[in-house]
Amino acid sequence: MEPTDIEPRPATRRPGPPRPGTVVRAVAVGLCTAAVTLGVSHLGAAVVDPAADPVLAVGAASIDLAPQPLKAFAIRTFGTNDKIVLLGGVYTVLVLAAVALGAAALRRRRFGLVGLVAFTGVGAVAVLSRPTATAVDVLPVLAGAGAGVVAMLLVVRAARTVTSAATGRPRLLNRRQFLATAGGTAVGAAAVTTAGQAIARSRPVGAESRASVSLPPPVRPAPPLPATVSVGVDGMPPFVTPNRDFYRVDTALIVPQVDLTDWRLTLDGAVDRPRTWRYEDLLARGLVERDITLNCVSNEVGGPYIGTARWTGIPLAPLLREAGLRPGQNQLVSRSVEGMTIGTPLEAILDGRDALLAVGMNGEPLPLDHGFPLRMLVPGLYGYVGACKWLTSMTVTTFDAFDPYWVQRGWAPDAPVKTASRIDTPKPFAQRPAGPVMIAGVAWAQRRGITAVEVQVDDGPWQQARLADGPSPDLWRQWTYRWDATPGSHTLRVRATDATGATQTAQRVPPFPDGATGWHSVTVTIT
Ligand SMILES: Nc1nc2c(c(=O)[nH]1)N[C@H]1C(S)=C(S)[C@@H](COP(=O)(O)O)O[C@H]1N2
Ligand SMILES: [Mo]
Repeated sequence: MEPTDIEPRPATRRPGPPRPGTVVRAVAVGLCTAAVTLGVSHLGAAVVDPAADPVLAVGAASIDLAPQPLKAFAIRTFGTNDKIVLLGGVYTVLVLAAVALGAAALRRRRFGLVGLVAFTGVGAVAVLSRPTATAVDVLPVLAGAGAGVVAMLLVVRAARTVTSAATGRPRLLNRRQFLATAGGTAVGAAAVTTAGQAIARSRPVGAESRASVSLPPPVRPAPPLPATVSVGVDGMPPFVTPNRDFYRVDTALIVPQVDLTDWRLTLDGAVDRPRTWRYEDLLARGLVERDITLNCVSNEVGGPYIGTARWTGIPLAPLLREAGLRPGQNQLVSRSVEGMTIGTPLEAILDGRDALLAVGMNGEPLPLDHGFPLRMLVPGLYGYVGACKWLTSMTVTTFDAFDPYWVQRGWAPDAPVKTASRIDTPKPFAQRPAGPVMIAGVAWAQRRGITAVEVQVDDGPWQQARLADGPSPDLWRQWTYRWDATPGSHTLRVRATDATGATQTAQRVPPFPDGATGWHSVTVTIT
């Protein structure tokens, strides 16, 4: 007798030509459908409104809906690349959903149609959930859905199978037709996507508008910064941060593109005389120039989200006073062109500090990333309560009447900058030879100013650092401490004291909800 359990029968070996894998067909149907749907949506959005792109809208909606710990994690882990990582995640989910859609469509066309409605429905809801969305913004997704149906039906039809007489297994009815249809659909999707990108790129409205601007010289220039603001130690950031190195933190997946010819700034709410300005009207009021350090509430102890620039702008307090502020108001709500809302305590704007509507940054019109054509800047407040970019309207109201974007997500309504300090050099885990080592860094307490910085090595006494010049309390201050380093592993700590006499607390708290506290420390190895 033949040992059948050793030599399997031919029928169980599945011989013959390779199977027209169900997975391959599902991938082809799904990806072709999704690519056509998204390509056409993208092209439509390029024509109608870049914010109507469903992929970007889903990304933007995820940012708005993301729970605070996840957002904090993303900013901490990916920093300025957080948006790229987010879009990568959106695309990954998209591909998986598309393959599931393909599998459903192969089973029954009807299932595929239902899947496609769900797929584009998510996009449509996301598009309409954008704060600046209008009804026409849904048209690109609808056009995409229509094109997607056609693509899906074509590829499903081309993927028909028959049962092979030779093997008894299904095989493609027409392999060539399948490849041609799937390939053709993919090429079509690529073509519309490219066309959309070309249209978007041929309309650099923001960049063109910005290039057309020439800012008048400030009527009240800032005095030049003395060289003595810098400690001149290797590894220190420049005192004034170049625009290209200035940190960027915002929720905008695409940088808002403002065409100056239709941009307006309005002031309304509880004022006697609401007003609307064009860009030229504002410039005509005369620009002042101020050196101001701006930082983000999301900055961790020792983190990078801080920078200093020489800003030019229009003083904000007189504009509000001229409009006739009604009594009992305490909040100014800024709105940006892409729908961000930022609430600033009126008191902070009116108390005499240099609250600005900034149009210039380090001698240039405001870069697109930093809010072209105009942003608010309120020294002493974290950016999320005082520095609305791409500003287009300001409303005088109360804190009771309106919760702006970040406050809706649990951040503090008022957020004065906390006194803080950072060791910039040596870097963590640096190795240095024994002998003198220059420890240096920055400290900041905008509005109050820094009066002392101390450094501690391991558990030794706190030692006074040398402060570089600090021409304004609204600026960060550089410091150095010359350390006679001995071999071994050492932990360096820094703490600052502000002009109220308050010294930074050792207590470590995370940025949420009103800014991190704690001492920055760096561990180094001396050889
Ligand atoms: N329109 C808009 N303005 C915004 C934000 C935003 O997300 N959208 N983020 C704010 C935050 S949290 C900070 S810290 C500053 C950062 O300004 P920068 O990107 O120019 O450094 O902008 C503020 N203004
Ligand atoms: Mo921020």
